[in-house]
Amino acid sequence: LIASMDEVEETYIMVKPDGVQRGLVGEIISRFEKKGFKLTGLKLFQCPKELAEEHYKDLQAKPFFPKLIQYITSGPVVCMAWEGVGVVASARKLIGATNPLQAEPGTIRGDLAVQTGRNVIHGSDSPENGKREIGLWFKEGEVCSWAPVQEPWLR
Ligand code: FUP
Repeated sequence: LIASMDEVEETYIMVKPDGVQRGLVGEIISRFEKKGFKLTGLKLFQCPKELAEEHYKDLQAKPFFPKLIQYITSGPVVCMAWEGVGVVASARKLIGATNPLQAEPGTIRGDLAVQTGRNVIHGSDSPENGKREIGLWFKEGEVCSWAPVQEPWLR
């Protein structure tokens, strides 16, 4: 087994402005819940330009960078933190390839998107970036790890 297969990790997942405006937030959250991961942070947020630039700083030199920043800041995003065993790599599988036309059917991008520049969702690419991005997008106290309690919620 590789390390990520038995370690509890955290990842930063974000529904991008197109996903919010197309009404895909519930569908996307549902896929992560049904898979069995734990939601530990959630908010709707209008991202300032500086934060978008910091988040995507590794892509600063790319020709598409200005358009990417414009896209991410064009409307509110839904910021999420998810926790679970192997959640970083598994979330990337659930999300699918960067280019939605190359993303497999059954993945979020494969099922719900067409263009790379409008690919509805972001997911951290490593456990290190998961921590880094959760730290960037959430304030202290906005993320909470939790354990289920033995309560008869329904009866
Ligand atoms: P991903 O990890 O799948 O989100 O992909 P990258 O980190 O490589 O790219 C981040 C975002 O940049 C993509 F989601 C969309 C945008 N992008 C482009 O607009 N054009 C490209 O050629 C590559 C990425």
